[in-house]
Amino acid sequence: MVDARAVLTAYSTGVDPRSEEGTRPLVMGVLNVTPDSFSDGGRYLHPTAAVERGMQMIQEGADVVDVGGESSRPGAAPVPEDEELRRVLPVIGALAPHVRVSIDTMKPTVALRALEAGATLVNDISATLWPIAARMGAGWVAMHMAGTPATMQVSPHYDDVVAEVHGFLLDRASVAAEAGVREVWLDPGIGFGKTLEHNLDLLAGLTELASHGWPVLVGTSRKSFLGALSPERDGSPAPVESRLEASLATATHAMLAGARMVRVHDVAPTVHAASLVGPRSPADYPADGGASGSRKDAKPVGVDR
Ligand code: HH2
Repeated sequence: MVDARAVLTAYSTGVDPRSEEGTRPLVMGVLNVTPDSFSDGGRYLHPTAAVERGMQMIQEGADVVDVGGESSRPGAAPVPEDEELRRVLPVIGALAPHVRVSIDTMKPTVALRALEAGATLVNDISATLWPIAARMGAGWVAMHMAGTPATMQVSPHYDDVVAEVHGFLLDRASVAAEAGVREVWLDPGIGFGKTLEHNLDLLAGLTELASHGWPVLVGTSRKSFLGALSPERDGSPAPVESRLEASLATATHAMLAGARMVRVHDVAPTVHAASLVGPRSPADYPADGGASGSRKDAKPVGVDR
């Protein structure tokens, strides 16, 4: 098997990621240094706990550790810049010598300072920070979000969610590449201003997104649409701690559909799944992107991340 880290090194030295193929899909481990993230909030707020968790994820095979200091769960309150910096910088400084680190932020100054502290990838849920990635020679993830975390789940509406999200991402990728960003990832933003049906349509459309040649990142891990998809015996949605199987199933679907990286809380089992998926490239899959799997007829069960 090709060493995934070698590919990442190639990325950060400027190799066009669109030409990359032949490794297992990459696994990005989620590390939220926050009191209020929807899944791991409060567990890694202390820098020592966060660094320990990061090192554990490295041992479990994470290719990237995604450090965030502000929750983006629906309705989350914004965090002041100095507080976000205080949370993430020591953790990034400690982990960056050992693994590729991404910074999950919407704030330009936080992105900049994180890159100076050793991060090499900006995980940008606002899809606006490409000028900083260009200036610093870093990679950039463009994620689609409808609105802001405060409002995004109020009443999301699209005429054609797949066309609109893909169109937005491809447009941003071109602008960023034009501005000099040499590593651009596209992420449909599962749960960010999307109903359950929107999320399923976007997952069904992943092969189409990957077919454009930009590497695709997908994050479904533990999100609440999975709770609705895998209800408890009494019909209530599975709680966050009971979403491992659905997280693995959707991550595996994403990898088989051509996603080159998945963003997850449960690193070890996802690395295992990625190894089973093995080397893939979007060219291995039919051009219709599994369109027959469209969920246009699916019954919406609520507005939810
Ligand atoms: N999802 C979350 C945060 N950042 N970044 C990308 N690129 N893609 C995602 O799907 C994504 C993301 C939300 O998950 P989490 O970080 O676990 O929760 P919270 O926002 O509550 O901190």
